[in-house]
Amino acid sequence: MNSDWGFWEFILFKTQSIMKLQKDQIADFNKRSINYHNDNFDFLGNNLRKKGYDVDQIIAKLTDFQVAIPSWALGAGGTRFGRFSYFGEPTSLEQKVEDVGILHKLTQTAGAVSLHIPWDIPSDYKAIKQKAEALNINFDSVNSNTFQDQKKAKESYKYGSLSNVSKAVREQAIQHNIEVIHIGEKLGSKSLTVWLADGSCFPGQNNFQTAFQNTQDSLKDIYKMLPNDWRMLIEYKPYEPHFYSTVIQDWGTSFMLANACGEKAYTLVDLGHHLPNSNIEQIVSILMLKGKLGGFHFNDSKYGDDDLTVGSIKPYALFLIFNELVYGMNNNPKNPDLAWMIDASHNVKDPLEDLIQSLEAIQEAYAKALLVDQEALKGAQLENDAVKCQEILQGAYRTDVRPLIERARLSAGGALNPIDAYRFLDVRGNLIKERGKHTVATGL
Ligand code: PSV
Ligand code: MN
Repeated sequence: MNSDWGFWEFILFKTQSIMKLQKDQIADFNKRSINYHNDNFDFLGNNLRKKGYDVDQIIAKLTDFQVAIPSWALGAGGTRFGRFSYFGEPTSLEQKVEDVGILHKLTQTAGAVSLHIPWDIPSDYKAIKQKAEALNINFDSVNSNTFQDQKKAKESYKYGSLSNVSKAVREQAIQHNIEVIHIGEKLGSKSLTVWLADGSCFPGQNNFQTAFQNTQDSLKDIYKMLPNDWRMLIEYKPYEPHFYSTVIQDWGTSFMLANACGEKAYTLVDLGHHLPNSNIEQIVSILMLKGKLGGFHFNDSKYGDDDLTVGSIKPYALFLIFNELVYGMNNNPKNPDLAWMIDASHNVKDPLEDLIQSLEAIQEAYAKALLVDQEALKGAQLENDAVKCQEILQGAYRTDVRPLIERARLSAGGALNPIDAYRFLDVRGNLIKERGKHTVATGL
């Protein structure tokens, strides 16, 4: 307990309703560690300024950087074997938006939600928009789902959707994507994300060329219905759920399809959708050079998984990716602003705590990438000085940038330490009280 607080103040503070998590509750909690933060920030800020960095500009960039939360990551998930509820999970779209609101209040970096249709079809558009607006949450990219059969659907996606050999199945999947666009339009979304599970489990099962051609034709049909100010984001994945071939298996395939559709279609990179040891930073870099990187899904993985907390396994790789993203944002004006999203959810952690950790890791990698001296790096590259290049990159990587992130959050009204605040305010306990224990959210 904060030693400056009286006992009754402390009790009153703890028992205020968490759903109405107020700015002043967070501000009061911040008082506990503000002196510690100020000391650390002053030390780092002064050092950086001496080296010529514009600290205020870095903080402004961190404050602006917003990452969408996928509606399906708010419950425990991430495995096809069994799901163990974390209790108090959101069971409606309203509750999912409320959870994102909690994340945003604490971190000030989660200002958007990404919906998955049909899991998240609003029953009352006006009401959900009002709720989101009150919580400062935007509706990010809408995701279609043609990897599961829907209730009362005429056709089955067992053997694929947009690539299926049956025209009737392809047509149903196309119509679904168009319906998702219409739903997104009503919410103010500006992009459609297409991830296909289509593929084959056995050699010879599919004709690769037919599957690709069908997919391309189907995507073009969807693209025709895309509003002018929208984008279509095409995701790739090398395997799973199919284990022999995936129709959109890699960035090259996605890039070809995006080019075939037109200028509003882009490739989406999901960090976990690469074979082990792929050089993701190089993929990101070249896609930005070509102006075709449209979206980004953050997660981490050790083997072939795609659901672990961002930065929990390979934080240096994440930093190198951000280094290319920052370079691209500065040097490739043809590439549009990216749709950033976390795409991870697992069984072991409280999903909201997991997302807070992911948001922190993203901010950390971004802040470190902002410290890379691009001019000096260019000079060292021109001199083929590999040692100097490494010193520059690792010098930035080794800087403890947490005081900068804290300052960015603090100036936006967030928590200095969101995990501590979340636990201190007993957010999960209050959600369980409100929603009950045995609730299960839709998700993967
Ligand atoms: C499946 O791998 C996946 O995680 C993709 O990354 C999609 O973005 C997500 O599901 C939602 O469909
Ligand atoms: Mn994804």
